[in-house]
Amino acid sequence: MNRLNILTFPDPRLRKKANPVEVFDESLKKKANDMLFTMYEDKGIGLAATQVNIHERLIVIDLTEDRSEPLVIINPEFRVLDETQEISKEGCLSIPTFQQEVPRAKRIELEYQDLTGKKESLVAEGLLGYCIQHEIDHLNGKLLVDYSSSLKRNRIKEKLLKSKDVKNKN
Ligand code: GNR
Ligand code: NI
Repeated sequence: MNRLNILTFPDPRLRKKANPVEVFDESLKKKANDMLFTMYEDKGIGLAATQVNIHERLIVIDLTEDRSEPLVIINPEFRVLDETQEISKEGCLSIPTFQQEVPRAKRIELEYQDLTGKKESLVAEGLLGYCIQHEIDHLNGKLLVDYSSSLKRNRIKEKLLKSKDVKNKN
């Protein structure tokens, strides 16, 4: 398994819209496994392929403390079951040190395919529902900073650009 490099804001590649997965082969399984490994290493609860510069509609999620329930979600489509907006306070591996409150639908139904291409569905609310909505935002090129003020967005942008300069000098 390989640890993949996670793109950080304001990398323009985070703005690309991901393409549907059409072939369910060994290379797709390898991508999913590498993404799970990377998510576990970086202590995330979800990771979208876009974040590791793979522009395909592929997401991994594991909400468990002991990292025992990996969920691989391909070609996700969701439908809102309860339109009530809840405020979710979120972080993102692509925007280190940044937190943002985001309005999310309370209850969704997700349709997706598994690694073999089989169609599946699930109903989610709470953290799982928020995480799914966060990851689908990534596949569409949308980021947490898009929910914040331009002042806050520019501040985090300058901060992350500066920390990248420091790394490049070392
Ligand atoms: O690790 C993560 N935590 C999180 C918390 C609340 C809502 C969404 C998330 S996803 C995030 C990992 C990440 O950046 N996924 O894209
Ligand atoms: Ni994220």
